[in-house]
Amino acid sequence: MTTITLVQGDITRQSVDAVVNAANSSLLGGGGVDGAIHRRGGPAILAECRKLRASRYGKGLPTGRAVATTAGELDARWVIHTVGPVFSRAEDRSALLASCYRQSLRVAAELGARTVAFPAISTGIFGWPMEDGARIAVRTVRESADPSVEEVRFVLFDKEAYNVFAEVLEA
Ligand code: AR6
Repeated sequence: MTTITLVQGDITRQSVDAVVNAANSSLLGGGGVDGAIHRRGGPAILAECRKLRASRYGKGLPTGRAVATTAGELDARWVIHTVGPVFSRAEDRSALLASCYRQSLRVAAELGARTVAFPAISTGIFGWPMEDGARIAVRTVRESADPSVEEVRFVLFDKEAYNVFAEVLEA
């Protein structure tokens, strides 16, 4: 059984088996969650990302996919990097956002992670409306989490995002 929990705070401060990173295809860092994870996790994470770029993901990690590295100095065993879609009003990219959660959970289960922290993927720099992002996140985790994953923790940066997730979770 997977329990979904909500926390308001900084995802880099969580003690969990796996922390999910809202990365970009380059896997070489950026702002938001990605910047925070690399800053606090230290250079070991970027070193593994560079190796992935030199091997399996020469062209970068495709949108909707997920791959794990060490968590460096974070209080976690792994960082699972996933690439959310950039929000578009012209095109429905919801399936790609759902895929981020599904694929990250698949990687987590393969690794044996029992606790997984997610940010609200794509809802920052990539512009996805929070309420829709929250609905997709909660629905996909409910549908696809392997029972070996005991806790999926959504870590929301501010009170507003926390409240949106809380409403979606109760609905
Ligand atoms: N802990 C938890 N949540 C956070 C944190 C944090 N430390 N920092 C930001 N958020 P974003 P995206 C929230 O922009 O939209 C990067 O440059 C934030 O308020 O991190 O998927 C990557 O390299 C928002 O609700 O990710 C990509 O280029 C949510 O986390 C691009 O940004 C996601 O915001 C990815 O954009």
